[in-house]
Amino acid sequence: MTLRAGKFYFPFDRPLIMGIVNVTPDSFSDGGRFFTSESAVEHALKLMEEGADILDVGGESTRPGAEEISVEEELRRVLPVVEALAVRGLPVSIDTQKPLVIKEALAAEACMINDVNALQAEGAMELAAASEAAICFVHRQGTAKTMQSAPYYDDVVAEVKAFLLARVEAALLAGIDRSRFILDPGFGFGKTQAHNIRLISALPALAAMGYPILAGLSRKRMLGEITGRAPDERLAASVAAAIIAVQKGAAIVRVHDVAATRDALAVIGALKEKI
Ligand code: HH2
Repeated sequence: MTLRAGKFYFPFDRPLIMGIVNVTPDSFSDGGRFFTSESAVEHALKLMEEGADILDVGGESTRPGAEEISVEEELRRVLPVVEALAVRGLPVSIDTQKPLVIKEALAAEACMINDVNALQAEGAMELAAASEAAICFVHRQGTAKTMQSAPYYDDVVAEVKAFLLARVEAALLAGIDRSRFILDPGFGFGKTQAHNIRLISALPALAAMGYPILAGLSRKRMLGEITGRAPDERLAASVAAAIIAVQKGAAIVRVHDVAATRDALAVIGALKEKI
């Protein structure tokens, strides 16, 4: 399996690390730390040095209860960062739900669209189809404002799978090649602790759908519930979660702490055939 992402090809001979670049004042774990374009670019370059394969640039927090921002404000935050990184030839993913942000980021040579709304906004699928970017389809129940109020599923795994398959079908109908798809169960996006755990245990079944699976567990609340620690104290918990996700079949992990995750995955990669 090889992922096509614009001019980049990722063969999946090892798990990929997506480094998180939040150009936001209010992200749940690092809000405000990289809010200027300069600090965001500097942080992104550091993540590349630490071993990131893809840089995921986002300008709007998706944490439960977050306020939506205008498209102008989101563009003001992310576009200079996407431009500065892409011009250096780096693989940049745009983390957005807004078609206009997708459009401008693609024009600035972002090679991946990471959409927690799974290209359901009007015009989003067409924009993706007109590009060669990879697409990460994320499952979410509700919106950022409502999703954690009372998540409910009859069968969380079956419902997440059905949703992701429907998005794949829609993308295929739009003429997008399957080599550009990534699927993500959306940990914490309208899910209780039990739902998240159920989805981790179902990662092999999700991977069996035949597309690379992205797992975003880094510093998330479910790790806080287990460890009792604040978001910026969840490094060890996040590395443990990334390892479990990879061992269960995730092909990409989306993380804040690239260096530690890279080392942990390198040890697993070096030892797994030998022990
Ligand atoms: N999680 C977050 C944001 N984007 N994208 C994908 N594909 N999968 C995820 O699990 C995911 C995501 C939330 O994390 P973070 O960016 O750290 O926080 P915030 O949304 O508060 O900026």
